[in-house]
Amino acid sequence: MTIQTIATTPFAGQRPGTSGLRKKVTEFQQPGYLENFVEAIFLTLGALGEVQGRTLVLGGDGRYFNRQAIQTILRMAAAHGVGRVLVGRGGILSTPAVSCVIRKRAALGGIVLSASHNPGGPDGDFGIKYNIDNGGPAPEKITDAIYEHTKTLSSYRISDAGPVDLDSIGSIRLEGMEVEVIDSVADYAELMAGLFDFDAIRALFQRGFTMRFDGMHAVSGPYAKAIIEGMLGAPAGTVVNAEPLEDFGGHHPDPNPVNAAELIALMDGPDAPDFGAASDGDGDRNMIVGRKLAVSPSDSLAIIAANATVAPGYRDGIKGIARSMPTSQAADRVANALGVSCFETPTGWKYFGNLLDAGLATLCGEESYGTGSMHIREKDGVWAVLFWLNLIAATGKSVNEIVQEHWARFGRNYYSRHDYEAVDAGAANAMMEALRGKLESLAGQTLGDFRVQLADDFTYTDPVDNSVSSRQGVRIVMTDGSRIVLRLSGTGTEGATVRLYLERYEADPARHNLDTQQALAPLIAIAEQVSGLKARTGREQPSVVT
Ligand code: VG1
Ligand code: CO
Repeated sequence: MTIQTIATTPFAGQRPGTSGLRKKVTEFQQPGYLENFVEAIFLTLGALGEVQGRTLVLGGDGRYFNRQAIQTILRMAAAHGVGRVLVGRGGILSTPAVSCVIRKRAALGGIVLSASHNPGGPDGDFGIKYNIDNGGPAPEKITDAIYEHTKTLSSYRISDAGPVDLDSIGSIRLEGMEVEVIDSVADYAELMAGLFDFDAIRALFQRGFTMRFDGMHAVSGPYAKAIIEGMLGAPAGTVVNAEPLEDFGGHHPDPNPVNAAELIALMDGPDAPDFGAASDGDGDRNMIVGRKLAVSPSDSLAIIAANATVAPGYRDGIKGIARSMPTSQAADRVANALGVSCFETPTGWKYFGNLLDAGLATLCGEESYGTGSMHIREKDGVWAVLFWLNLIAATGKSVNEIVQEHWARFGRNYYSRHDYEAVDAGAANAMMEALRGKLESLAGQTLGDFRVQLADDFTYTDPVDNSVSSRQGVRIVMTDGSRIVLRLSGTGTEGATVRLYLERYEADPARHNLDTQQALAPLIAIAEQVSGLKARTGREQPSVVT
């Protein structure tokens, strides 16, 4: 075996987005493309003096190109003097499991291979991101350094060793490096057992409680099967679509009512089980469903926060809540009632890392079906599902009762997101620029039944390291707390995706069961009036409404 230095063309476009680098598989398959990004990771770590002899974690969601990418990364890691790489068996590790293993094994960091909720397969998407030693996504100063290297590097180092067997647990040597193939689920399952009351959940299933967990043929299937059916004794068949497939069975592994239509149909029908749940491609998102009720992710965060102490891992209460800016303010009301802080961060889990590390927040959430806590540094789909199971077991209440009672106590924040996908990037950018130009004049204006209290482009100053992230989304906040938020996606791989977020607060319990889109209709009209979104993008309707 020898180590080679191979010339490569710099790929100037390898700028990581909201969650690392996400591109079409065909782009990743260009000679040197994946290698360029991986080399940039190692150069960045090398410049920090951190690579030699250290341990890295490596795994992905099993999508097409996962195994091939793992073999390449292992050979490059060996060439850079990494001491040991822990790889999930078959190359499988969910994003939360990578975070868990990095922390538990005190690794230097990890490489996660996933394009999350984006479709997979030869014509689908692939992705790669680097997580640091706290188990969370690398902060901007590291992703910026990686990006700078991708623009200038002209060669990469790789071993010419053959492929490693990823399917048998145990250790193998590659050059001077150890490759340890680990059980994909074990460390993660042990962490969950320490946070939740597994005895109470087991007793719940013994009493005949019924559930469906839809793995969407993505990575969470093996975790849900091992924990929910295996450790918690739910009947076989509770977890469906449990086997990760390279193309996710041709589906879009995005747990929302549009893409998990089968689960929603079941929960709306006569044979609905007591509880439904789904997760995404890489296992970090979750959708919680009761009978005829899909719980809004923003509400789920608020409900988990209001009831945190039912779970043993949170028995002493929470220190604070953090939510991304577009996420509804339902959690703020809970934080207020509990007398703890609520932090508002830009979109993307990496912004929660410092707050969690500093012990300022215990729970975090995003409107995009992401919920999590200080137990790791990623959002965590199976964790959220287990939290709800623990809550149901502890209270004996149904999902519907829990949600209705929460609204009765705190009021309801009607909430929806409208996505305009794959629109012309020029038109989308022009729309955002025009909107930014208008913000100053909007303040104080009356729009329909609303008065604008604040209109700005969100800037976040991290309270721990004072780093500043600007241009994180235009928000128009009304005096009654209603909000319109517009931003461009940082994870799409085709053209631009415009996200329009809408929120309206309703205190009156007699008005807690309106149709969401109807409740938000006045704000939808104002958003169009102010942004000209439909005219500028040439779209009559959003591609997806959640
Ligand atoms: C989207 C979501 C964001 C989430 C990100 C990664 O980003 O809106 O809340 O953190 O996906 O989720 P964007 O930039 O497209 O709006 V995952 O499950 O894809 O890692
Ligand atoms: Co995901």
